[in-house]
Amino acid sequence: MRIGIVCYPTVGGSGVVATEMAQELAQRGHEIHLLSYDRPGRLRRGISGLRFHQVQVSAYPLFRYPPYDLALATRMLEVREEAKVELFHVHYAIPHAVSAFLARSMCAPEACLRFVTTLHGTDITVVGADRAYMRPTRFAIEQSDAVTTVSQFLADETRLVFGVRSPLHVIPNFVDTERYKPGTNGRWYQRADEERILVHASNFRPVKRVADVVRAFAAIQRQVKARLLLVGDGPDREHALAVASDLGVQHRVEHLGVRDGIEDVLADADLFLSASETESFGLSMLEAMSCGVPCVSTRVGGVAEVLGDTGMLTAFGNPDAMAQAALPALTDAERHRRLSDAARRRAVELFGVDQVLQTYVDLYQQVIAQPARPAVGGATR
Ligand code: GMT
Repeated sequence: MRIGIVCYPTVGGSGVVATEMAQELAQRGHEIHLLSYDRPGRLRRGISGLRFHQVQVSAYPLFRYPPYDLALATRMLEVREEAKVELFHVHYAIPHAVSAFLARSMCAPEACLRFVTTLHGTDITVVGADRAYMRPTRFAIEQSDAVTTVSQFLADETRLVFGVRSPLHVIPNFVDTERYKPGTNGRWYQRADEERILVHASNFRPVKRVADVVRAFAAIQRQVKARLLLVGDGPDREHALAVASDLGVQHRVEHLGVRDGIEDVLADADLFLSASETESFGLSMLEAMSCGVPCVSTRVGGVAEVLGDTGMLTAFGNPDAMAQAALPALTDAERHRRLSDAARRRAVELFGVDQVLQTYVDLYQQVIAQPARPAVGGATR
């Protein structure tokens, strides 16, 4: 198949999922065209069958907000015409689904443009519920040829918040279980004797509550000698590090910044901590599970669908409860081994890349086979 994939290039989970999907599909013989305003961080070079198309946005002095959605719609039309793309898969509804709808509306009536929209989370739970974005987003979701959500929680939320009535396919995120696999401790990080390594990875946005991760860690650190590795970056980094100083654990907290992949860090970790206020899926927790790292997370969104009974869930906004949930797994080796094995097994059995990608490919085939929705125009050039 010839598929166009649209995503954000930043460290957020939707961009990671879309980029990994583009690479995996290309490696399976599909022709993939990846569109974004920048080269995504996870995009490797030299994958045959995969082309990156940068969307250029002109910044005229008149524009306080350059209209990216228009530039993207135009680029989608161009790529469709040049490469005979059969279907676009847009990740994150805002504004990608709206641009896809616009591109389809500009097509000549006989040159239909089909698109699948994948909802990832904040496009529905946070940003989408904003009045300014709600109506066009709902409209574009309903105009999509198929819509997927990364968890049942997000499908329910999409119906609740947006009142969407069209079918929603729940297709979970995936992990490369060969790349993210249990490693030998000490390959990447030389830990001190008896030290436990805890990891948190995210885009450090307010919704991630990184300061609560630090608070939970400080409580753990009072009982067990431990170190916290913070991977990623974003607006709450300074606040989280300031909380570490206030609690006197700054020398035990290391900020590693943004990395291409975190398999090496995870392979050395004992536990993953997440304190998010909402999390439709929790991709970095799946990556941790695949490395055999048990997770302690707030009981929010779709996290329970990912972790099953392989991790510990606690109430949101209660770092002490997170610490209490974490301590048994850090102090009882047998318990840790059981959780670690269960986490790895669950990642392999439910979220392996082959299995999840096949579900997407089946959906693409279904969409291509169904009658096209009409274009409006004919004004393609
Ligand atoms: O807000 C973010 O965390 C970024 C966002 C994104 O779309 O880039 O992440 C969402 O999509 C990820 C991939 O599907 C999910 O793993 C995250 O749970 C989800 N984030 C939230 O729901 C907060």
